[in-house]
Amino acid sequence: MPEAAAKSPAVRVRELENFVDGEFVSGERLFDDINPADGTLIARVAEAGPEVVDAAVQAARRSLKGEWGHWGVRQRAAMLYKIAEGIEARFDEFVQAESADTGKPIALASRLDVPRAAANFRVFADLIKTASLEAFETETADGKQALNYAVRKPIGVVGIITPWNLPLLLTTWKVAPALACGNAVVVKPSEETPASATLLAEVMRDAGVPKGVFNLVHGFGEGSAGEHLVSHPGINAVTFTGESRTGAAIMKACAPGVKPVSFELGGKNPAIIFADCDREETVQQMSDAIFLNTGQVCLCAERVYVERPIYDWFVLAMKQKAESLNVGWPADKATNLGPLISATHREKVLSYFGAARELGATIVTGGGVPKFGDARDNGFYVQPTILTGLTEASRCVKEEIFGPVCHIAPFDKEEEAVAMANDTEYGLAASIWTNDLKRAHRVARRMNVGITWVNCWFLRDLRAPFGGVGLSGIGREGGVHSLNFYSELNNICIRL
Ligand code: NAD
Ligand code: 6OH
Repeated sequence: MPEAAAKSPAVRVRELENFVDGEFVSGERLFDDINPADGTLIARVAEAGPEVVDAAVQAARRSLKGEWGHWGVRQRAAMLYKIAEGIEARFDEFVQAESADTGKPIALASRLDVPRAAANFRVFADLIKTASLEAFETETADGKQALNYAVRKPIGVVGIITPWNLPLLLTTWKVAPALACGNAVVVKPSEETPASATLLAEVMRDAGVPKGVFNLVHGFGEGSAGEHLVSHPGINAVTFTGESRTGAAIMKACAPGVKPVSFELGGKNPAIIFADCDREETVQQMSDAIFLNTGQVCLCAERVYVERPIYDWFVLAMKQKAESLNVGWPADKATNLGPLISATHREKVLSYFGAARELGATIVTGGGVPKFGDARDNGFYVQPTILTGLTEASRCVKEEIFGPVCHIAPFDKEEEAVAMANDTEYGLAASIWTNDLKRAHRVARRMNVGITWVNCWFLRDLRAPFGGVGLSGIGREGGVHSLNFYSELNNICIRL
């Protein structure tokens, strides 16, 4: 990444540029990339205007007709392995970039985000090499035979729009299968977290990915690079992870061209905890399910339903657990929770704490902003928070908050827990905590979601279907589901 002079010649900050047709290029204007731990400036980012986005899409289109379009599966898979190695070779830079942009603990970025990015490339390299195709022997009316078989072709240029919570993990989750299937991509990372995608562009260049196959455009959504990209007639499909409302806007932009979309959207995920669960283990894992990444994971449990005999015990245990978490500097190895992503997002989260108070909730713990007495007071921290006593209809129980907070409510009957868990317009992930295998299976099947975890949370197998129902998404990614979205099947019928 080139160095560029900022406003004052005495202070130099990095400039993060767009990556188009194998070259880093500047943009229309610069915007600030802020470190949420202390509000300091990390870099200035070149916003891609319509011309840069158009150049990226055109470069991607050309690449499909060039060398890349002739690469076979083995060659593409080998390149994906090389990209994974390129990420690992710069592991610490990726960790630093991701932590500075998001405020997430270095320990978390090292254990989750960066290893998953490399894994995404390896898994889809392996999958594309071993993917099978459908074939049918068909009897014809005159007693002869025909053979039907489907072949996979790239869908073309894929627009990839990603959010700020797991920036590299979620971007590579889409780039890897798109490239495995032979497409070219134009990536628009979140304006809040542009750094790791810029490093990824360097890895692509250095690995020898042909020019134009991977393009990166920086900027915002509406009226900026995001909207320019999804409304560009030269893209063939859009894959998006982010808020449900943004998904609706993107769908609208894709409608005139009838472009396929794959959406991984928001959640208001339930956890159902039965009295027969492994109690200590459940508290331990629920702490991650509620607070990991400062609660900014789409899969986080914001609604926790606990069987009445252990309700009081559980609330107290979760309170003690929440109060034992270290909220601190991301670089400190002992830190469990960093800040929220931005001042704006903190306002939103705090507004839900305020609403909970007004509605008469009990704030079991947290509910405010920690005071540090140092530069972190300029950052966007909130306390890990547990609420009880709200009705199921209240805003805090219905709307996605996306912070380190949950509401805990008791239940008496399995039926009641299932009904409360499913009473939402979202449907991403549920978790069930019990040692009764039959009940686990019975309840899991009744969850109106795309992903149900039993006695675990965010345990991933990248071959498994991943996505949500209702406001939580359209389609599934993961394994063959990703291959199916990022390719077109051409069914060939031969009369024998
Ligand atoms: P967001 O929807 O605000 O932004 C996501 C991306 O969309 C950003 O890159 C943004 O610039 C872009 N964008 C915004 N408006 C656009 C438009 N009109 N056209 C094109 N692009 C546009 O989401 P966020 O705040 O970055 O992320 C948090 C949300 O993401 C939460 O709702 C969370 O649940 C969800 N999420 C879901 C999953 C999942 O797998 N289901 C994963 C991570 C995050
Ligand atoms: C949402 O914040 C987390 C999404 C996770 C994935 O998409 C994944 O593949 O693990």
